[in-house]
Amino acid sequence: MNIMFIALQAKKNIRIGSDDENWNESPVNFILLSYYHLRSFYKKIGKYYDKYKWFPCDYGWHIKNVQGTVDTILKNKIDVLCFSMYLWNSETQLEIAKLVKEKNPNIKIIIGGHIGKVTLDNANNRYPFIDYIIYGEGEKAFQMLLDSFYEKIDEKTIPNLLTKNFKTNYEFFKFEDYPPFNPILDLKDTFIEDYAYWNANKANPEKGVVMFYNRVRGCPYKCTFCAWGGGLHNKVNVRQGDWKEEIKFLSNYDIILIPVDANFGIYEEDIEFLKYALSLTKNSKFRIFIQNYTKLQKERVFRIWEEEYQYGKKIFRVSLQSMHEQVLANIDRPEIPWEKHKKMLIDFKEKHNDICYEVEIIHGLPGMNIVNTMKMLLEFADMHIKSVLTFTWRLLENSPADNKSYQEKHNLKVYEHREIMVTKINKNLDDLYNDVASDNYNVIEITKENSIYDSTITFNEYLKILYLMVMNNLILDKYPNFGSSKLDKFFDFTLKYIEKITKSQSNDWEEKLKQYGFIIFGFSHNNKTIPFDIYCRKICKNVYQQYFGEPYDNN
Ligand code: B12
Ligand code: SF4
Repeated sequence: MNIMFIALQAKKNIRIGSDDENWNESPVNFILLSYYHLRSFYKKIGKYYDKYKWFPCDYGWHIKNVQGTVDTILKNKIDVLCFSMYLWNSETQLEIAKLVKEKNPNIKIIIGGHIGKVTLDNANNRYPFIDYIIYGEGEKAFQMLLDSFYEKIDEKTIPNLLTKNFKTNYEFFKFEDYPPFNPILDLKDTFIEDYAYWNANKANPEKGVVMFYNRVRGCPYKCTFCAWGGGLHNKVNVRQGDWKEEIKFLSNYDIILIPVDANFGIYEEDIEFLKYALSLTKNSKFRIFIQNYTKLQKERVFRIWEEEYQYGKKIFRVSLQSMHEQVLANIDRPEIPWEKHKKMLIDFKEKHNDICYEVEIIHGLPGMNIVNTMKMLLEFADMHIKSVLTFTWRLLENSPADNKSYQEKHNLKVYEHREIMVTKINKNLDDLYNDVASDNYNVIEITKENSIYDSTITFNEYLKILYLMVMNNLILDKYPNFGSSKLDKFFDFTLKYIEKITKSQSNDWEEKLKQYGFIIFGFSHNNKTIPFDIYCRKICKNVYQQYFGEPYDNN
């Protein structure tokens, strides 16, 4: 049988204010891991590995329309089609699955990955074209399912499975119950072939191939906005394979390796892992880049940073989400007291003058308002924080916040909205609303999202916070040492300037929500619709020009 995976990458950064008019629509060359993990596990444990012809996984680097992918699947006579579902690709992938099934009713379609409970509850009615849904960790169910296509077994013995007729119970996958396996090392030949293809077909030729890497799976915490582990468990599980050999092998290739463990540094072995990876210097184009650090073991985080600094890293990511204790308590975020954390950040900066920080913040968290956001940004302004990466709070299915009583307790409101994933769409916004309402749109260009926010603030205030965040980053970009007292004055000016704009935008959002049940994050400009981000940056640059008397983009 012919088998193929589809795991489309996120097309656009959804950080607020991160994109200018000319951002590249295919910014990165991401390799997601699910295909390598599942295939290597099947190779080790499955009975019929050689009976399957494995086609390369499609990561969606060049996908511009759904039909192109459908045609490739049909042309290759795929018998078993597997989709890795994530928030950013579900709609597109479901569309592909539907069209493929219409043309080839005999194809077996399996979806796995980050499938929330709404999808599971509605699966049989809404997605009759899907044969098997595997939720949670996929290894065991995937192996049993592939075996079952060659040898009859009772499907009801397969864990984590939903079909049109039944659902089986969830079973936590433990690495130690199986022989060790190495996703890349066990598929060396496949990797070498794939690598040649990736390099010849980059989505963005100016950037390297980014490969995610997972050794420690899961997270022991339960921040209410997060659905790590599919929202099914808070267990941590360490892969048993030979990571040293694997990293050594990978270091021969021009790959940027990004560990996707939730809390890098939670184990002492993580430092060993990093030191070893950094010691592999033969190929200078092999790099390792860590972003998710352990939350509570800060001493270990700074030891890791020290290693990374020696290796050349200059920008360090702080996943803070909020500086305020009450907000952190509201979201169950494990964190050390801010004053202590701040001191450690300042000390590290004093030791290494050439470094800077970027801080991750989620907008809309319970307890966040204009006053404490400004307080936080002013505090950051004196701390060499290069940028504040702001994300609007997406409601993740199965996350602790996806629960009515939690939402009521914190006055949270959910609203549906659409993100525009391209630099512009050649239609004005009113026409686009009608198209989306009648399901007549390109799912690659416009994605459907659910956001959630603390509704003790109004939409007007919600928007003001977004503008302040974007403004803050524009200033920091230009004047890294602007300082809090100048910034304070500038924020006052900004709030006055944007008053009318946010008022009219928030009225429009309220109206559109009533009329259509969703908001499009976009603005009409010369009969075209541009993403909210781009518009927001334009407005902020106007504010800058008014305040400083010169255009922002001058030098
Ligand atoms: C890499 C990654 C990214 C990359 C995206 C890369 C890309 N290709 O575009 C980046 C950093 C850009 C990113 C961004 C975001 N991400 Co992200 N990301 C991840 C991460 C860290 C790793 C995924 C991975 O490779 N895991 C390792 C593999 C082995 O595990 P896995 O993917 O879960 O696969 C297993 C099972 O799911 C299952 N499975 C998977 N596919 C299949 C297929 C079949 C057929 C079967 C049977 C089984 C199966 O079996 C596998 C083995 O057990 C996960 C967290 C995590 N550690 O999983 C979050 C995660 C997927 N991201 C998440 C979120 C929320 C985001 C953001 C929205 C965050 C934000 N606010 O900006 C953005 C979205 C970007 C956008 N434009 O929309 C959520 C997703 C929830 C969801 N419902 O999809 C996760 C789970 C993290 C979390 N906080 O809960 N992300
Ligand atoms: S946000 Fe990070 S620390 Fe919190 S539950 Fe998710 S993975 Fe764990």
